[in-house]
Amino acid sequence: MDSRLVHISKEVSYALRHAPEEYGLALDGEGFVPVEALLSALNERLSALQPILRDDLEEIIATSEKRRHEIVGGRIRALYGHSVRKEIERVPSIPPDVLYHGTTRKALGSILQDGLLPMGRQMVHLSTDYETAGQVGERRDNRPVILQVDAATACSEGIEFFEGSDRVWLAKHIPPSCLCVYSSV
Ligand code: HQG
Repeated sequence: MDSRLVHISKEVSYALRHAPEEYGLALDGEGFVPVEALLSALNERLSALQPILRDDLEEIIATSEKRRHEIVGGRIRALYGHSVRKEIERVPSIPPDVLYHGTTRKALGSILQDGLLPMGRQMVHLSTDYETAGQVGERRDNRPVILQVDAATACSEGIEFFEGSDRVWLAKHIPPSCLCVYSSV
């Protein structure tokens, strides 16, 4: 994906996850906004770039290494990552038995004590595979810690899980009893 599309993708994530009001947008219950409204807001804000079209958004979704956004009919939303105050409506579903979470060496102590908490976002973000969790952790620590999450047990204890994307699952909290260190350097 070229640098123009990477830039647009980051702006779309920021608008739809964190600050729709800065763009004059309001998320509906499931986090959608009209594609046309997003395009107008982006084009107003990023006027230095060539006009952003629906085709650009579709290309970002089709070619990103992670599925971050989706377009359904005339609406677009971020699939995960939200920090907006209003909780995105989601339907719980059964996760894979095992999930992973990449984090920093610094956070490990409090995570093993309090469990995984959403911190600045609405949900804790979990990865379906070890490699993805490693990439998530590497955003903040060049030698990240990978936790294995016993999602089957968490689920049986009543914790709800939500499918974010093909590689991301979400939950409100993962207790320490369902976590173990899978690898750390
Ligand atoms: C940590 C990106 C102390 C947690 C990524 C993480 C992901 C605790 C940080 C998605 C804690 C929160 C989300 C506790 C959790 N004590 N620290 N009890 N519980 N933490 O960014 O999972 O590329 O909100 O380990 O790839 O890093 O933008 O979450 O280090 O999929 O699409 O608190 O965002 O996606 O950080 O990342 P974040 P995350 P995109």
